Amino acid sequence: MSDCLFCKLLNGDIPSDRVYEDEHCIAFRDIDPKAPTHLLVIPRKHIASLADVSPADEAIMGHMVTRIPEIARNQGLERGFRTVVNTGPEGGQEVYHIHFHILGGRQMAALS
Ligand code: DGP
Repeated sequence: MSDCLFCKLLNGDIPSDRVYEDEHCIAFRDIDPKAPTHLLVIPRKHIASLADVSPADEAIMGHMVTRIPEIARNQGLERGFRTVVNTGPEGGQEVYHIHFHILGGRQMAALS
């Protein structure tokens, strides 16, 4: 998608601090971190949001989820981390290329 920020980041038009990449996904540091470690994991395939995931995306979604523990461990988050997927306007989603937030390095508050 030519007008998608994260597609531009994937193809190098926008710089990013990548901490992980493979054939299906990349992980990079969030530009506006909400925790000492704040990463985003995105698929190379453009999927707008979790609400747009289809059965055809099962392998990609499973792949990303199973990479998250390794990505977190490599960033020193052995004591735990929070994973967030904001979906749609009321979900607080700002960038419409699906992404997992990984937040860690401080104690997270319980969800209220
Ligand atoms: P969300 O609200 O869930 O759509 O989160 C979007 C996140 O993307 C937000 O935490 C800030 C981050 N972000 C926005 N633009 C850029 C960028 O150009 N580079 C990086 N690294 N992160 C970005």
